[in-house]
Amino acid sequence: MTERTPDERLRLLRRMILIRRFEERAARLRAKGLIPGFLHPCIGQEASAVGICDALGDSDVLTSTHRGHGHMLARGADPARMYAELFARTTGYNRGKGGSLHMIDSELGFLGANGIVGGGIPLATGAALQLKRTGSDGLAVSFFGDGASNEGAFHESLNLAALWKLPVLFVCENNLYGEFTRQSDHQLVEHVADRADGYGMVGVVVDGNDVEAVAEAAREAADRARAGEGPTLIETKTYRHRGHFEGDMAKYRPQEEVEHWMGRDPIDLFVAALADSGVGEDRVAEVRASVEEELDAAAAWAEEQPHPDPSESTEDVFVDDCEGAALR
Ligand SMILES: Cc1ncc(C[n+]2csc(CCOP(=O)(O)OP(=O)(O)O)c2C)c(N)n1
Ligand SMILES: [Mg+2]
Repeated sequence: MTERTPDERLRLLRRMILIRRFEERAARLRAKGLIPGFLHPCIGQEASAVGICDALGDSDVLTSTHRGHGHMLARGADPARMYAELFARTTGYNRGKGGSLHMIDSELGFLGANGIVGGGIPLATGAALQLKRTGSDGLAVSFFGDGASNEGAFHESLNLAALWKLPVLFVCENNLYGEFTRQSDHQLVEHVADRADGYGMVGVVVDGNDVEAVAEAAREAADRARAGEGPTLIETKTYRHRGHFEGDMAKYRPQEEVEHWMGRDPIDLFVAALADSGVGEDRVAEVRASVEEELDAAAAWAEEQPHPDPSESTEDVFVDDCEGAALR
């Protein structure tokens, strides 16, 4: 296990709290009418995003999902520009025209959230092929869910990536549900990682609510990928605290199951682990306060940003020019 200093561990904690508080605030602001469109919070799944991204370097790239805020923040994106995008403002990551489902920061190698379930998996595989061909030491990460592991794109991508020994980490965040359908009702395997066997690659199951365990699994997989030993399928077992999207009351989940996972909150678990190793509550309180300060400033800045002018509505977006059909 990688030995981390207290400061390094507090940085991991800060990232998780940043994601949690960013999304709690976004949910409130959406309820107030500031955010148009869907919002799929990853609250409860923060350790998976932060643990995986901890193993990455500057030349690495990532693809994400419809539940992508955590991945993007874990990679180091600017929460102010993310809020601006959610509020549909010109200074947002996509000039206010993409919203939650299409946020992208190519400078960070963050190749985008994706509204198409499983859509990021072949994109990451292609990016890994490019990295390998150009002799880069970078690797590609694809985050996706248990539901996405039933898509054809998942199977085709894993097959090719294994065959060509591409530097990819396929990260399945198994939160036990695809939309409103339990995992046991959409696939017979309990562990998605078992599917790795069918493609001749390493499959790893990890406690997705233990940030340091995820980071360790990611580091081992990254080492293999950088050594030319090909891809790994990492399954992070986790749970979303809220509904599939904001507005879904998630009544389809058994109460005992919800309570079990609420008792395994990744942030609480890590705070307890820090306390056991002598990191005092005062340090954690400082982290919490600094996150609030950052998010206060981020949201206030974003609210003051302008909306795009209606005359620019067809700029920066894909427009099917077929006699203006897409515009009507
Ligand atoms: C190709 C495609 N099929 C269906 C949908 C509708 N849809 C959106 S999210 C989702 C569930 C995805 O489940 P999972 O991959 O487990 O991700 P999670 O939402 O649990 O993070 C579905 C079916 C879609 N967006 N794209
Ligand atoms: Mg799921």
